[in-house]
Amino acid sequence: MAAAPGKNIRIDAERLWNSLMEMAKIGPGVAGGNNRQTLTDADKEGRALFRKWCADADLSMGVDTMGNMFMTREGADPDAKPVYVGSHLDTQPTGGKYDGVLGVLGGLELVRTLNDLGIRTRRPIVVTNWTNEEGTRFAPAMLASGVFAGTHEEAWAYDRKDAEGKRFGDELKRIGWVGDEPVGARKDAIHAMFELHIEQGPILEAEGRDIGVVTHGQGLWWLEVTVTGKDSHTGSTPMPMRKNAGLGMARMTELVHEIAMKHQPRAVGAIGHCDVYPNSRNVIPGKVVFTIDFRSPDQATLDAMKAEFEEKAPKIAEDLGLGVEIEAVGHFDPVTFDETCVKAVRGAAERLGYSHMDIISGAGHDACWVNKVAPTAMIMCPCVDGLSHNEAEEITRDWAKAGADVLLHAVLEAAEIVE
Ligand code: HGY
Ligand code: MN
Ligand code: MN
Repeated sequence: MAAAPGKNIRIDAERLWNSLMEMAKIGPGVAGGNNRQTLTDADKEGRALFRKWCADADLSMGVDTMGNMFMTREGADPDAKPVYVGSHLDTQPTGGKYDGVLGVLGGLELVRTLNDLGIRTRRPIVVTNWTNEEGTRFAPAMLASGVFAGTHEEAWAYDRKDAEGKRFGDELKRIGWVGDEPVGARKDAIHAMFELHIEQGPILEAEGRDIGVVTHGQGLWWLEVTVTGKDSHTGSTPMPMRKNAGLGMARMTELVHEIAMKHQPRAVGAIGHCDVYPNSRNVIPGKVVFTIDFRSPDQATLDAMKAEFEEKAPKIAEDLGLGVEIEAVGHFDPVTFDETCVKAVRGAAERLGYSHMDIISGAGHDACWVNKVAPTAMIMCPCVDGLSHNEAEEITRDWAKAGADVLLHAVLEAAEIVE
């Protein structure tokens, strides 16, 4: 029986690792990770390096009006819908070297390997860098892939502001990455998309598996809460007279935790962002703005958590003489990935002899939005102690290799080798 075409090819693990380490030099953090936030000069530098590497690999570049980068390797059949791979190069302010980057550079390594071996595929292959996946500088997360998939309007995205009041659209223009392609113009011409990503959780490492076959993704609500009280002196204002927005936030933080704990084991809730005004040691906060991050793989649970907070938070505020406003600034429903693509991932892991297990993604990814417009699946590799969104994020070379090998073979199945 003829071996499956390309059965024995593998990526060049050393080259992939060196590329990861090279990219990690751009926008370094202070503790070994990265701070390459979207639309900063560091992001601009990272994009330029990725563009150079893609030019060296004979890929042609397309950029859309959200700055999404599409790097194409021609196929034997130029009219065939391409197979997309990729992820994001932007990082958290205290991010790791692999979150997103492994998916982009794993896609580039796939192309480099096919170039080395002179392998042609019937379908073109497109390696993508999605703008602002993290949503940390400009909320929400997966902003540009969300506009691409038709979830968000571009004008709304352009008006998103960072903590200094800078607009997304102005910053994209400032770094020179407003492309000429209308965003979303490609969305009806995608045969399949595969995103390689680190798990960002502890399951694969704990189970001793090299590969996560991602069947589903958690849904998410980001609720931005503004609690208003009255600035006053921390020393001379009697306790009964205080309108302490900070106390309101503290009680609402406890409520978020209680709500998530009520829906275990498949729900999470936390507050990762908070701004205290005037943020002075001897002033009772007159205003606090914070963002709640609720997630669950189950739609009813996700919506119940949001509803319970919206019902109980006003009572907390009222008891303390405070005002409260709640605005949803980020949302996507739980995701079920495409069965054929998931099968291609599982089959590739099996053929290659990598241990694997089905898994639900705890984190959100660009693939969650692309899944709305094209058959999509994800491949995950473990990360050490399940740690991510932390500069100490770490993976092994073997995990990076396994993930990129499975990406290569899943994509070859979809893109079809031309003998
Ligand atoms: O928030 C997320 O899940 C992703 O890491 N941006
Ligand atoms: Mn990511
Ligand atoms: Mn991330």
